[in-house]
Amino acid sequence: MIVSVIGLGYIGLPTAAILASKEIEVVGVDVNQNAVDIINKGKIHFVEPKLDVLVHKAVSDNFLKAVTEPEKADVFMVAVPTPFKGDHKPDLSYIKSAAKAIASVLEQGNLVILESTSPVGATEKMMQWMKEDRPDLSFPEFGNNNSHADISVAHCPERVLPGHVVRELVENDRIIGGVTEQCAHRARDLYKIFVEAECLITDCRTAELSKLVENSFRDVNIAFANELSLICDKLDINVWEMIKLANRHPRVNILQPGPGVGGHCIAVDPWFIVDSAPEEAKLIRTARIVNDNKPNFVIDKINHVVNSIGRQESDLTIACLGLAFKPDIDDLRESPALSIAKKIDSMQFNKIIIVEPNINQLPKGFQSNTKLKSLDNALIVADIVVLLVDHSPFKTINIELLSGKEIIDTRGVWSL
Ligand code: SAJ
Repeated sequence: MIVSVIGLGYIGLPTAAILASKEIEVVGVDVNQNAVDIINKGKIHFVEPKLDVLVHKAVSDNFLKAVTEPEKADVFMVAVPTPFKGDHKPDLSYIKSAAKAIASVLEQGNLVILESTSPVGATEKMMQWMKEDRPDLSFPEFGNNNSHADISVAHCPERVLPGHVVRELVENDRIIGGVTEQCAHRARDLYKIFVEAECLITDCRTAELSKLVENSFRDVNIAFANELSLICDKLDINVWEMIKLANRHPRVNILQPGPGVGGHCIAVDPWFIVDSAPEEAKLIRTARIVNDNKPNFVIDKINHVVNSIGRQESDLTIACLGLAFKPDIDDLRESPALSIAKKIDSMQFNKIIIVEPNINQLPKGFQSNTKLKSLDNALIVADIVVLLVDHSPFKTINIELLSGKEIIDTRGVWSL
């Protein structure tokens, strides 16, 4: 059996490598030539613990290779981005390109699985795009379990946590949503090769919504914590202490407030539900708005601190600790820390120091007086320190190094 994984990013590459570790022949496909070259050298192009070892072994054992154009295979797994457009409407263009590319090499008996988190109906759209290009092949019909088609199609949403992908790929239960039951069973047989947990069968629409709901559940709960942080700020109460105490109730489990919600999943997926049911998804939409407003609150705090010390911005050096969307990764997508740093960049500070231990250079768009520096340097020269990401090295600093500085700790790690 040959499995082709389309999209060798945060989900596709670990999935390809784990299948290859089970001695399945895997061909990874990515339009990014640079990523393909790096993978073929047995290396990885982003930070994810334990993935480098897995990819290195898979490539050296000849079970994994990367290419830029799809080749014939038995199974195609699509793990491409599903961002939203400016109006929060889902952008399925990457799925469409993948479907068209697969269609050109599709053969009778193939199984096509959509792993990308997608709005309800996307799996059937992907199938439609393949169907348009391949009228010679028959495709399944949603819910018609008696039909026998040349191609099987399913949606098996990824649900692994960045930073723990290698373990969670194996240990998390999987939802397997078929266009028909037969499609779901075929997909389950594939996942059973590497998933040690349960593979739960349903239809593709239910699988699509359940994935969106998982991330919306988390978004709504983080919004609750973020709203509490605004309330506590107004009432001059330490929100982290208050949450710790409230969580001692046996049925209360409040999440942690922060500078906002980032990443390509939780900050995006709830909008797909809002787009499908705008009148009904009131709470889900409000949670998005609450979380998206948190960076503005942090900027207000910075302005307040500047005013309270009675000095001009142009006389001050400010340090931003962290740019990633969460701790100990290099992923800056939809990062609230990045958006706050960009806002600070447009203010009039004398110097702006960014500390992000997981990247080697600043992303584009920063001005020349904004520099990427070490933590040690930042702690020596900064007048104001804004902690934006709870990266491990920030948690263990000697608190005395912060004395005499203005501190804005958006993650509550220093318990000041
Ligand atoms: N965050 C908080 N407070 C918290 C928890 C998280 O502010 O208490 C913030 C983080 O700092 C980050 C954002 O939320 O900015 C999202 O981080 P996360 O760790 O909650 O989740 P992701 O985006 O890394 O991964 C999520 C996971 N979904 C759920 O936990 C329901 C993961 O299992 C999914 O596979 C992933 O989305 C995805 O790819 O959809």
